[in-house]
Amino acid sequence: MAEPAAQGGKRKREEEEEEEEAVEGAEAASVGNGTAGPARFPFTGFRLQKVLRESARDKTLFLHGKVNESSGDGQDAVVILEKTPFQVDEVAQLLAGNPELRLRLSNDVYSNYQLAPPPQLSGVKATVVFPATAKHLQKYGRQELHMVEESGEDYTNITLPYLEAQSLSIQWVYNILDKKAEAERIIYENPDPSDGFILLPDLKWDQKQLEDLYLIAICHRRGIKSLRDLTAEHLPLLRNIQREGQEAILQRYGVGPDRLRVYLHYQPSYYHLHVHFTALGHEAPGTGVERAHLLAEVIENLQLAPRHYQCRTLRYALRADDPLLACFRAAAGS
Ligand code: M7G
Repeated sequence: MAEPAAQGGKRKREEEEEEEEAVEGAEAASVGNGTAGPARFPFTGFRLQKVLRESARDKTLFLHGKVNESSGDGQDAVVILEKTPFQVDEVAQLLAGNPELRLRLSNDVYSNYQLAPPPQLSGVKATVVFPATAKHLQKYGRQELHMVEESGEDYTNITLPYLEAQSLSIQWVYNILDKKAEAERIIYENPDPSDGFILLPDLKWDQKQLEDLYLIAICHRRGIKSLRDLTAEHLPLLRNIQREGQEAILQRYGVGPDRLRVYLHYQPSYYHLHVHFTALGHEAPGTGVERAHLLAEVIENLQLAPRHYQCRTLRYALRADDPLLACFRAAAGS
């Protein structure tokens, strides 16, 4: 089991800083548990190839760059930059002091300033995928979406052969299960090889505030690719994830089950069964009805029909440039 749970939402600043540095290290290294010291990107140079996605509203930028060009042809990297959410305590302190300001506009009771925040308030989260494959570049690019209907037969004849030939590597999952990476970030573990799992913060969550809480439960058992593989045989595992995952999050963060969204993605990006736990108020990517399947409903469906997910037609959206979409179209035309 992981270390005993600490009650309450906000932890001490020092602990958070240590954790943040460790997280940065873990994200940068291909295998490892992070370091407390300053880190470096796992490459040198960065020549911008393409802006894969940007959002002024979300304050995010997804960049594809060529790196390591000084030592050969160079390699591909994806860097995702995201302005981190405000920390209320620190902002209040800043406003109470004498912050560096430039007046932009003043009219009656209204005024507008450019504020230069101190480093601890101007953090940018940088997530790196290196070396990035063509599949990563495709995953992070913005594309028009198209709905597909996948019957049980379509899964066997079209989707499964495609996945077996070219899905993203799940080495990072095995590193977590084998405690070769992110071991210090584990919130809870049920070590049972068949019905156990590891619960830890998702790559997308910086753990600084509960508003965007995001954890994933990764099952120990290997070979369950996705929702499609689930049968009544997996009910004990799924019930453990639901019950113990919610309990661990309540203990650690003080967030109750009625404030959590607990779900699986179909299609997922990574084909080793995992469950997403997000704060209900957080509009996490992938919570739309065409992708998210509530774990409680998955459990109920399997109780009612043990082979529900082998038989059912599942509908989901694929990007216009997803080769799987081309496979579906080719099959429809043949
Ligand atoms: P998914 O449903 O397979 O695909 O979820 P998605 O990424 O399109 O949502 C995989 C989840 O694992 C996502 O929420 C990722 O942010 C998260 N994730 C991905 N990687 C590579 C890591 C990692 O290395 N560590 C952790 N902790 N989470 C990851």
